[in-house]
Formats: sequence, structure tokens, C-alpha cells
Amino acid sequence: MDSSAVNVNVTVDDFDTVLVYDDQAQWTTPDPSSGDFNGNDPQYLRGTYHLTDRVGAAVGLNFTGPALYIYGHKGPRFGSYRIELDSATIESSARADAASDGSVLLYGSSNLTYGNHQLRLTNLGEGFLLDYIQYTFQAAPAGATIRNETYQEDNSAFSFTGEWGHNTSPAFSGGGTTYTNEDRATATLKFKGSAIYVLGDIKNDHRGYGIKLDGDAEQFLNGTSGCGGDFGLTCEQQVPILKFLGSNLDDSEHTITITNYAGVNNSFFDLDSVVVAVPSTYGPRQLADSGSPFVLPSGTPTSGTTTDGTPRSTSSSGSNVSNQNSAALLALNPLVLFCFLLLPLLHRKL
Ligand SMILES: [Ca+2]
Repeated sequence: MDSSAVNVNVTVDDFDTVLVYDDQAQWTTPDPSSGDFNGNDPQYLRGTYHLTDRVGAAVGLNFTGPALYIYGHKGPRFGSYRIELDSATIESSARADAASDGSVLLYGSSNLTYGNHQLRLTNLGEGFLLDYIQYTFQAAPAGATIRNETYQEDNSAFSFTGEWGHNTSPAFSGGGTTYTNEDRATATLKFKGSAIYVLGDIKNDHRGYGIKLDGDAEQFLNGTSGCGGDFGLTCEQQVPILKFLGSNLDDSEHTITITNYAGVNNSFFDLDSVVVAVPSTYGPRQLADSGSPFVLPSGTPTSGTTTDGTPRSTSSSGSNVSNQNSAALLALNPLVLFCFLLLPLLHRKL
């Protein structure tokens, strides 16, 4: 990891659809659309979590970057779990005599290779609670600055195929979102930047969607939310969730195409906004070959778990960049981004 580069911490909440659950029905979650939901519950980021007592319940995340941190709860009701990171397997336990006060670091590593990584997290014991995951990527080389360009869903830079409607809510970025339930309806954006975030809401009547970035193979993801069970108008998280993140892009023009796979349910896809990180200087990394995910095999934590619960590495990667870049870091975090985008709305009400 180049600590002098502009490193960005990404927070992936348990509702973000970059996380792929084998079977959402094996997990229980709060319902963000219910009247008694508390999105500011200090026990959980954004008030949400995924909890399972099913042995074998699993969730995966593909990411590119040199650091990974997994946060959840510890306590007497929780048990062992397995982390598969590329070719490495680590088993650990979230069991503790006393229940943790809020989420704690279950696993952390900042010595991953700079490459594409596949994380798979599996419950092996009595219970497992996932709150959120963080990872780091390099958005620009040392000395560069970054500005963020936000494309709201009604920006003319988007081209659409199929029929798309429009919804409004103060929870949406910019106050609006566009949606489709047409099979293979697409939204396409051409852009220049080193990283791109696709943001939108999640609901039980969402299902499969594909993201194609330049010539890469299309990635298939699932926009179904966790708590409602059956297909229906339930369990909606309107606060923008992360539906895709592409990084390590060069200075050429890039094309991203989002496709809704509506299937037999005529399922929906919602596009709220796209954020592009535009650096003053580009420096895409040469990605490491697959193999061991760790830079230093001899230092690999085979027992794996960082037990002190201190988000030491996540904050240190922030402190390694200049204040200016820290601002870019913050602005790139979808959660903080959401607050920025909400501010004008709040001002308008005053
Ligand atoms: Ca929007």
C-alpha cells in the first residue's frame, strides 16, 4: 500500500448491494421502511445489520485494494465464522463473555496485495452479525488532488433505453431517483475519472442487475433487500446504498452501462446518482496477480483476527494523506456524501 497516495476508505453497509448474499432469507435485518426504524441507532451503522443463526449462511464481496476491515457484534450469542479471502482461509469467532457495545472490528488486514480480491464470509456457529465492511483503494498518486462529480439521475449525460420513471424523497441524493422495471432497460454514462460509484435504493421488489464497465465482463448483482421475505413493496432503504464501485481507472473516457434484469417478477432497479472521482493526476496501479492475497506471506495472520477492536488501520490510512486529500476521502464516502447532498435540502427548509 502506498501510504503517500490518495487513499480512499470505502464503507460498505450491510444493505449495500455490492455485498452478495447467497440467500437473503437466511438472515434477519431491521426494516428501514418501518415506522419504528431508527437509522441513527448507535449500535449499528445506519441502523441496519444482517444477523444469521444458520450454519453456512454466507455473503461475498469483490473489491480492489490493499486493506479490508469487517465490523460486527461480539457476545455470548455469537460463534465461529470463516473468512475466505482469495486462496486464504481464516477461521475466527465472535463469541465473547460480554456483548459488545455496538460494532467492533472482527477482522482487519492492511497488508493485502493491490489487486482484485474475493471475500467470502460464512457463519459456522450459533450466530453471526455483520454490520459493515470497509476497504481502501488508491484514487490517485501522491501529490494529486481529487474533485468529485455527482451525476444526478436526470443529468443529460445519462442515456437510457427502455422506460424509466421518477420518484422523489428527501432521503434520495438530490431529492430524486429514477427507476425501471423493464427487462434489460439500460442506463449508460460516459465519464472520465479514476473511480465511479453507483448509488441507489434497495427494496424487496428489486432483483438482478448487471454493470458493465468498459471492456470488462459484466458483473451481476442483486438489489433485493433482506427483511421482507417475499417479493413486495417492503423493506426499502432509501438512503443511497452502494450498488457498484469501479476504481483504478486511467485517464481515457470510460463507459458504464447498468442493465435491469426484470425476470418473471418484473423487478425494479433504482438509480439515484453516480459519483465520479476526478483526480488532477492519474496513476492506475498495476494489479497484483491472483494467488495469496497477502503481501507478506510470513506475516500473514493465519489466526487472522485483530482483536483489539481498534479501527487503527482505517484511520491511519486517512491520516497518511494530507488534509486536502482527507477532505476528498470524506467526500467520497457515500455516507458522508449523503450528508453533503442532504444539506442543501435542509437549508431549503429553513
Ligand atoms: Ca438523485
